[in-house]
Amino acid sequence: MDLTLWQYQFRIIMLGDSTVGKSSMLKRYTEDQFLECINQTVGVDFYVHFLEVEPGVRIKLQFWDTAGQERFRSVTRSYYRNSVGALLVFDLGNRASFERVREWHAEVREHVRPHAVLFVLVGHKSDREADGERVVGREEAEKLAAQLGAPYVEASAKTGHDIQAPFELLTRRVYQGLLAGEVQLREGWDGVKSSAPLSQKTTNTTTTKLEKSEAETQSKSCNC
Ligand SMILES: Nc1nc2c(ncn2[C@@H]2O[C@H](COP(=O)(O)OP(=O)(O)O)[C@@H](O)[C@H]2O)c(=O)[nH]1
Ligand SMILES: [Mg+2]
Repeated sequence: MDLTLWQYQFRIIMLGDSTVGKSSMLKRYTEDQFLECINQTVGVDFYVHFLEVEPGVRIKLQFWDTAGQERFRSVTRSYYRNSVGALLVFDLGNRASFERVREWHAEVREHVRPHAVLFVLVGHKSDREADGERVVGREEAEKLAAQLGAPYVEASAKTGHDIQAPFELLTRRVYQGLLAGEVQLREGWDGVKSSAPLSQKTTNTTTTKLEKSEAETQSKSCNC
């Protein structure tokens, strides 16, 4: 099987205050590695991972990570607007990072209007609980997530505990949105791309609508 084959590409961004562990989450998920002293400014800010959301449907996940810009609140508009999903991360041992979640959420929504980005809220560094360093409770985090209309998960890049959950949850949400027509392929937008063969015929109206957009997208751009 050709591992580079994929039906859809989703572009996903990492959001949240500096040092909450965004880069570490990506490194653990895509390379199964954890570095105590991960370099904050130099390094890859682009990761790729493949996920099969249902038999025969392979998604290419393209992750974008800030290289420290979040520290200066200088994340650019295009970083937000070309994404279909976002992992909104805070540190369970850092209350200020939790209190900033609403601002991150509002900032993204403002930049991508009139379109929407799908979110998953992540309470990160769950391993800190064992050291008595947890300062944000599960209940209050779940309450905030519900207010933002996002699922909530806790994970740790350090131990690897539940690290796949937020990524997979978000991918499935986007895929469901695509099937339901809530997420649509748009010309000049990199949030979702498709590589499905144009000859594929179906009687399902949602898929037919997607195929039409795919035909438009494919005639203008290359997906490789
Ligand atoms: N205890 C603990 N520390 C972590 C975890 N993930 C990252 N860190 C540490 O938190 C610091 C910041 O991580 P980094 O990934 O650079 O955060 P970013 O600025 O959000 O990208 C580093 O010292 C990491 O080693 C985790 O799951 N648990
Ligand atoms: Mg980082």
